Parts: sequence; C-alpha cells; structure tokens
Amino acid sequence: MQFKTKMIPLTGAVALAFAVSASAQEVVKIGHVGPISGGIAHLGKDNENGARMAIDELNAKGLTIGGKKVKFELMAEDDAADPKQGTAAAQKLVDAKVNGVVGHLNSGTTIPASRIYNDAGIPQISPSATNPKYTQQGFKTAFRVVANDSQLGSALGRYAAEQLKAKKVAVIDDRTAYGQGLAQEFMKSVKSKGVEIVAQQYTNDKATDFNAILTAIKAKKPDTVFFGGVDAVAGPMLRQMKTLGINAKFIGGDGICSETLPKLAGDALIDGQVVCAEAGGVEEAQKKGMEDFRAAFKKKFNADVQIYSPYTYDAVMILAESMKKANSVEPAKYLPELAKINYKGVIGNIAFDANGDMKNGTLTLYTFKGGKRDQIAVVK
Ligand code: ABU
Repeated sequence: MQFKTKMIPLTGAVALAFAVSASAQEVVKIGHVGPISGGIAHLGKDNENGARMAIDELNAKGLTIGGKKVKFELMAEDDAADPKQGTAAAQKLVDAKVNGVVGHLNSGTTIPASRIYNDAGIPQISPSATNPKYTQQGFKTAFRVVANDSQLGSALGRYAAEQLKAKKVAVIDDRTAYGQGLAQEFMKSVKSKGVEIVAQQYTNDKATDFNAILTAIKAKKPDTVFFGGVDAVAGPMLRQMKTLGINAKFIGGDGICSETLPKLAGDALIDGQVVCAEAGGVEEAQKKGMEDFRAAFKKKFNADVQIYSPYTYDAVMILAESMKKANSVEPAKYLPELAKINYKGVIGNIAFDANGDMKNGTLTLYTFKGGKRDQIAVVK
C-alpha cells in the first residue's frame, strides 16, 4: 500500500522560523574518560555520573552561545585505568571532535592522554589525577581541579608524624604513576620529621594476594603502614593485615578515600585505623552546597558520591562557563577564558595557576568510623 504525502505549504514567516531554529542549535560534545570496567569501576562511574549531572542541568537551563542554542552531549569512554586504553579513548574523542574533555580519572591514563588532547588543542580537565607531572609538561590545554600528590604526600606525612606520632613506617605502592609518586612524596615528608622507613614493598593495581609482602613487613614491626594505591587493593590488603595480626595504622591518599572502602575491607576496618586524604575539600561556607549536591546525586543515581563526582560536575560547569564568556564553543576561542576562570563551584572556588593547577588547593583528611567516612580536618 502506498501513502501519498500531502504537502502543506508553510507561510513565509513560519518557514523562516523553522529554518532558523533548526539551524541554530549546536551540539557541544563533552568527552569523559575513566575506568568503567575493572577494580575501580565504581570510582569511574562516580566521576562519569558527576559529568552527566552537570550536562543534564545545563541542557535543562538551555544556553545560547554565539547566537545559537547549544545542546551538550556526553561522550563517555572507558579506559579501564589502563594507559593504552586511555590513549585509545583520547584519540577516539579527538577524532569525534569533542569540544572539551573531563578526565581521565587515573594519573597513569591522564598523563599519556594529555599529549593527544594538547596536540589537538582540546581543553582537558582532570577531576582526580594527582600526579604532579600531568601539569608540568607545558601543555596549555591541561588543567585539574584537585590538589596534587606533593600536597597530599606532605600533608599525610605531617599528620602521621605529628598527630599519629608514627615512629616506624612501612610503605607499599602499586607501581602506578599515582601510587609510586604519592609514596615518594609521603616518604620525603615523614623522613624530614625523623620517622624511620622500616620497609618498602611493591604490589600492582590488580593484586589480591599480599601475604608475602605483609609477612616481610610484619617482621619489621611498623606502627604505621602507608599504601600508595586505590581502594580496590587497599580493602583486601586490610583484610590480610588483620589475618596476619598486623595492628598498625593504615594511611593512604585519595585513591583509598572512598565510600566503598569499608565494604571492601569488611570487618578488618577498625574505627579510626585508616587515615586518608581527598585532594580537595570545602570549608564551612560551602558545606551546604556540597551537602545539597550529595543529596541531589543520590536522588538522581540512587548512589552515594564516592570521591570525585562533585569535581567532574564542576569541571563540566567551568567548560560551559568559559564557552559562555568567550561566546564560542570552539576550543581555541574558549581556552583562554578557561585559563583565567574564577568560578564558585560545589567544590569551592576554582581558579588555575600558570600550569593549570588549582590555586589554593585544599585537602580533606578523613578516617572511617562505623563504616562511613568521617572528616578529620580540611587543610591547605
Ligand atoms: N588521585 C587518585 C587516583 C587517581 C590517580 O591520580 O591516579
């Protein structure tokens, strides 16, 4: 059966309005990359959802940039925390001509991917990569909205020596760019305070059996174990420390400082035993904004914020804000606005130094009590 299409002629004015509105909408593609598979998929999904929340809010608001209505679209890629998959994802986003990128989550993927974005002139904001090298490469496109491992390692070292009164510390790292770098910064900090490093051991970011390294550590009788790595490894490590009877404090960086660590460690996580630091933090005046974000996030995704979703949310927001200021979504035009942004976000005030690092980076020290993160202090 054939249907005949009946053509209804549009009046001149209506036709013009249709033509203008159809051509006047511009799609702005924002890439997000993080590990959505593998051991820290829960952290990658947390980051991705933060970006998604910002995009949904921007679209609900409806922005006009350069005289055109813009529709933001998220291109979410999985790098599985693997440097090779990270560069493949970066190339895919560049080929798709994204207008900006939020990611990656890991330092080990963010650093190699940053060269690809820089060569293509695409602004990149990592919400969580803390290795200092990321912003030390001279790339004008590389930014982060967190403090770095020098700040994290030094604050955690000070806390271990001055508050926990650590005397003998064992150090383990997972040999990633993040874990290795953070462990070095922590050791530099505690050594400067006269703390003895009694053991140094290595694992990897997928390991589940730590019997050999923990047995070697136990023989050195440390009062504190420092781990440079992520929660998926720290959880089973804490369980095996308990089995071996290692009753030491356990310190780590932002990679272990998630809402999921208590679940991963089970009953091996003793209240107050773990001290970790998030590479950001809000002071009293912005607490309400952060609490509102957490509540809205829970309502939207039926999940708690893990660590860095507020940071990906703000990263998308400052990309949009820079586009608005430049009145353009073209990377080359809005990049100068991003470099000089001064934006009050959920995570606090965001402004960058000449390298793309946060000005006045803040940290939050946490412990865990009753299976929940419990804030110790916000420090500079
Ligand atoms: N900073 C926490 C984990 C992400 C990374 O830097 O590898």
